[in-house]
Amino acid sequence: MSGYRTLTEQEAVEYARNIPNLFPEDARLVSREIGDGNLNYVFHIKDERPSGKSVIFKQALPYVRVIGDSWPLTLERARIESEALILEDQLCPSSVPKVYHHDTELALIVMEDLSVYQIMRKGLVEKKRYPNFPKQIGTFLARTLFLTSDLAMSPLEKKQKAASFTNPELCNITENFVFTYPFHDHPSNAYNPLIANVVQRIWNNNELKLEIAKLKEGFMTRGQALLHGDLHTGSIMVTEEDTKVIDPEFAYYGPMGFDIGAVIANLLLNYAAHEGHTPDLQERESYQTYLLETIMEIWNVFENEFRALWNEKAQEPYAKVPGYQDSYLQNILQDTAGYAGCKMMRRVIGLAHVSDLESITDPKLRAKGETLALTIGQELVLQRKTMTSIKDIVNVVVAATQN
Ligand code: SR1
Ligand code: MG
Repeated sequence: MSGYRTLTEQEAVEYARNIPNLFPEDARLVSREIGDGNLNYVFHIKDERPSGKSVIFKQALPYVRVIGDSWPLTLERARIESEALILEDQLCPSSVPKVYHHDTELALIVMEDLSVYQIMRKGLVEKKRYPNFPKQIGTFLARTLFLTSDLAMSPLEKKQKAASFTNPELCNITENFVFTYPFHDHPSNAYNPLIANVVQRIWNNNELKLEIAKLKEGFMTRGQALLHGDLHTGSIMVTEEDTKVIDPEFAYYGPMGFDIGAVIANLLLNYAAHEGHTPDLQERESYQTYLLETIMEIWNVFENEFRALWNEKAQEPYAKVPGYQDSYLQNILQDTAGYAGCKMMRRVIGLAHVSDLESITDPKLRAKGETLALTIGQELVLQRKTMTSIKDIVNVVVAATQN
């Protein structure tokens, strides 16, 4: 990391001018730091002339941005993110921003500007609907997960891929902040005091903690496929027609259900948040129904695409053994439910919350949404092993809402 330095807005402009063919020589470049995530700097660099183009610079800092330099964090994550974006674009074309340039020394990725897209989480709080999203994200999940797994790759090639995506420091964040700290009385937790009794019951629930321990073990030991690793609705950008997946810096080889569970968890956190955001019952139920239908469609697209890829491309000698495909998909479904449950609970109890719930200003109303999220989360974890279809996940949500 000898040549590493954090860029200023002006230095980012100068750097952009020196990337061959990125901007015309007479471009009038302006730069603005727009990062609002937990970890990195993000610069928007634009040629101010009419019809001038724009790009995004994402620079990893050698520490966690929201905490400061007391928490160092590897710059290697920029290499992982850049390589994951390039690979995802090959496996599922146009599903991610194009990478124009990567500088290992500066931990910098220069990529397509998606300013016409909106962060999906914001759109969901505004009760927007995205009719193409299930098809697009279900396809992304099926293609990236199947095509990087042992089902599709030779064992040697897959293990080389897994080695190049070894991402211990970012995995450690997930192990701590998703699976461990929220389920213990840890100083990093930050929850609404009005739900203290619900949180205490979770900490005292050994049956639940046993299941979370098993899910954490799966996250740490089961390298099924290359995951995005942090696929919440803040890592998804949307227009009414299109979907792009961003920010795969947590990419590593792990259990497929972790990525699918992340998408479902975040749709369900939004579902729970509308208990506070949308007082009109009919309007609330209509949007919540839309979210549940979206979840079912995502799974159905994922399953159909995954089965089609399996039937067409599987290299694994056991792929045609009767029952193997069904059993593989049932395991993914059960993992999906379990990981979704963990991810819902960590966003209510742990350090990193979601704006879906945080933007409910009345703490009592927020507590209603948070309690529903915690109830759904617990039931998904506890009931996952009996689940055989996506309808079972939806039934858990409906039952929790009615209670
Ligand atoms: C301390 S970082 C907390 C969270 O931010 C990222 O988006 C990941 O979800 C991580 O767990
Ligand atoms: Mg991120």
